[in-house]
Amino acid sequence: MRSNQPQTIYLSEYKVPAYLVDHVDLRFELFEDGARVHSTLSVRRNPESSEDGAPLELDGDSLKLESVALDGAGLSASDYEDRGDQLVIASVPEQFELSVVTWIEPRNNTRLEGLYMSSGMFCTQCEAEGFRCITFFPDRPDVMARFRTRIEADKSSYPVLLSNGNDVDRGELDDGRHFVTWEDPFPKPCYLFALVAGDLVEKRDTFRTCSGRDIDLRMYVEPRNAEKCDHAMDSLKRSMRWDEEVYGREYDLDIFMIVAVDDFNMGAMENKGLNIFNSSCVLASQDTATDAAFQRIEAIVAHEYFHNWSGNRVTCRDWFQLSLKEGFTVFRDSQFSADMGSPTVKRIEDVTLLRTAQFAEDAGPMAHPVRPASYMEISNFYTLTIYEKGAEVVSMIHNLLGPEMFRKGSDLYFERHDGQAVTTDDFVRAMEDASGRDLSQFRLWYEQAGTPVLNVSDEFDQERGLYRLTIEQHIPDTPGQSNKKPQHIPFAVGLLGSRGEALPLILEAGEEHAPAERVLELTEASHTFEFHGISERPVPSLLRHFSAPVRVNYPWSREQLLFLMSHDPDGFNRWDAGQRLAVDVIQSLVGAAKDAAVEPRLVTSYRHLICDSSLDQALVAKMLQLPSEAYLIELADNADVPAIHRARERVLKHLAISLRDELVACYRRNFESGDYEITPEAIARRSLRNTALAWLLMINDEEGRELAFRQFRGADNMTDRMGALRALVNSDYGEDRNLALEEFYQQFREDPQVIEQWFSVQAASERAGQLPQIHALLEHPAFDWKNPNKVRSVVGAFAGQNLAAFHSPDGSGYDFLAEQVCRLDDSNPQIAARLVTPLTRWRKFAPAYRQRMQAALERVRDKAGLSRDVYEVVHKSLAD
Ligand code: 0A1
Ligand code: ZN
Repeated sequence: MRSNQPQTIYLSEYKVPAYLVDHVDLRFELFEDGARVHSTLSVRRNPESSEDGAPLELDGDSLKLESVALDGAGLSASDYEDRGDQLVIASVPEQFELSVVTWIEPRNNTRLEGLYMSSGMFCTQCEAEGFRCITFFPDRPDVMARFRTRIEADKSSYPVLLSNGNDVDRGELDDGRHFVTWEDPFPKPCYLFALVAGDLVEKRDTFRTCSGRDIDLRMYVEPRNAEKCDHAMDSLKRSMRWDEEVYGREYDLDIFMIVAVDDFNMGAMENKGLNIFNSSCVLASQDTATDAAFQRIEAIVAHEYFHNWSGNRVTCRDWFQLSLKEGFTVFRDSQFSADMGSPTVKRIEDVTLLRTAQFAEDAGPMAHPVRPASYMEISNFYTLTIYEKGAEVVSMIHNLLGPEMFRKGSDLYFERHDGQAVTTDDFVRAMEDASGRDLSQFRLWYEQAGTPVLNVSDEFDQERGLYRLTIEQHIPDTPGQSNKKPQHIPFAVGLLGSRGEALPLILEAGEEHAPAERVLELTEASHTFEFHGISERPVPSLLRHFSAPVRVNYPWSREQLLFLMSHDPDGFNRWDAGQRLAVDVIQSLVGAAKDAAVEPRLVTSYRHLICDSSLDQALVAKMLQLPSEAYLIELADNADVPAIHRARERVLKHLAISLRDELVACYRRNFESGDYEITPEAIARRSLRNTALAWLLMINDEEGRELAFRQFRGADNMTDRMGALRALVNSDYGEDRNLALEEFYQQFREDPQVIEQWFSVQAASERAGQLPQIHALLEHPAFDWKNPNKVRSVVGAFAGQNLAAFHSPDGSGYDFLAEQVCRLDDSNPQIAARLVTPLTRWRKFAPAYRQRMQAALERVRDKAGLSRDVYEVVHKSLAD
């Protein structure tokens, strides 16, 4: 059993491994009641280790040891020590073969780490430390070995047997069993090992690489999903081409496989040559997946594929370096998605996630640097900070170096470190060496946690024609870190004249051909920049494209924000000005009298957005989305969630009432009967008409209600069907809601991915997701506690999206979550630890809420036999 006595692991204590493994020979005998794993390791002492004569220590977890042999000679129990979480052999030669046989029980593996069963198939998840649940091994990424894997199983139940690399042998065995042997020529850490055995259909395609090699592409899915593979396959081919063109990266094996499994803790996994995906992140058809799902799938397929270079060929030395592969790969998949669709919209989506969720993490009890200095349970560090902030850090390097130098840097990084396990520092050094730039201060982005705050002020000197911008930075304290140093921040700016014209940014008097946008480099606690030749007070456009992951404070007037909304040449900042205006309006109504007026200019500007069809409709679709409750909470101190919820709803309803006719016209204008396409234009049209519908139903509009039902029943795609369902569920008409939910369920009851959406549309809705209804969903026959997607779609959606219900003043939402976390902690601690996150933010809320959240957390803390995963999160969030 794994130890529940959590220990902290420190980066500063990193030591090279005492032993290396050059080759691993695995034989899996798969049976209904368990699996026998025969492993033979070719081990040698690491010449770089100073630990002479160190014992051999192999990690293990939940393994039943059957036998150990060294160089072919069986060892007796006195020759080794089985500590449960480690197999230790006190004395070993310089070089030897170690053979170990273990017995494991995949059917009872509810943690979904190591080898487990999902809908009748065997599959694995080894990152970060799952391989030790399969066999004893030095389970750390700087031990890289060549793997040969033979899988044996019953042929009729498990006709498909897969592992990493190329299949080199296959044949029949007695008793209706068969085997396949796979060999992976590339040395890899064990976290990239994968195995799949099941009764799956195969979808095939091919890809010709830039050097003319033909790669076999294969997807393996359950037979009922055979028609949902095309989008992922097309996304894969686009990713392969893009990585060749943009990064010069060619695929290296002759075969690339993707498998879809229903039970999976995360989104997907980049195992070498054999990516395993959560079904919800790979399967799609027009009838069952929304536009957002199509886009997510394309991005995740790309992400996992891109890991083949950023992660697999060049991997992490230790788990503190996780962002080396994740930050860089998220940056790469964002670039890819931007190239495939609308770059501005993609940027808006990324920044929305970053500002809503990563900033909250950075301000909360689990805040940690992009390269953490310590952890208890590494699974807790697959965070928005590692992924999204890590990607922003790479993006800033890209901004500072420019695309050409950045490409030289990435070429150097891949060439220099191919086949190695390296650090974030090695990545930065490659960028420095290729570009000649000094990034020493920039490295603080990897070391200091917390979101930098930039306070911007300005002065206009009419007489001298000078405009002065002063930017002060400070980085808030985070657990274990205070008095931080100023960071190196690329700060993109522009200045607008009174007619909306972009002014030249002249930093040296007399400078000719000055650009209209500059990336200012902030390195000090305070910086002042002077712009010459300015004849009237300009409106500053700050942090264009969100050039750094920071908070910007500047005393914009509503007038200036309205001006930027319609004039800023940077689409991202146009959107951002609209968000700031809406935030300001909503905040001013929190706790205000019921009849307090809603800013009339907000209505005017939204009317303009809805009616002017010459505007970029994809951007308009984004601009019409009011800031989310989660974002408003993130911006607040002592948040009173019901009050924020009421203020936001008040603004929404006011906009809907004021713009009722325009919304109906917008709906009709954007209604189309042509073929379903997934282009930015078509996505924008669907988004606009579904926003119009949602708003009309918020005010119980009779015509809106008819349109919603017609769309719900007549839709030829899930975006429209779900848009109408969501609008009906959130309306005040209880009967409509029940009717639509029931019709939807009957139509899609056989499809688990759609039923997950059906669960979450209810759990996330104030009107359909009060606690008694949530309890009913948990009792529903389609609900399954063992399936992480189902748990996320009910419990996660309730606590993460149905904020007014979760923060109900009597604390019942908190008690509910605490109870579900305790229940899950025994079966799946990774999921339990993720689910508890909303409670950990207790310091954000008004005192009455805070106390109840704290009490709920304490109940989780006091649960007997708490997992290391939940222990770490709960203890850190209760600490002072
Ligand atoms: N490396 C994967 C994410 C992943 C991480 C951990 C997992 O199990 C604990 C599973 C997947 C990625 O970035 O896609
Ligand atoms: Zn990843």
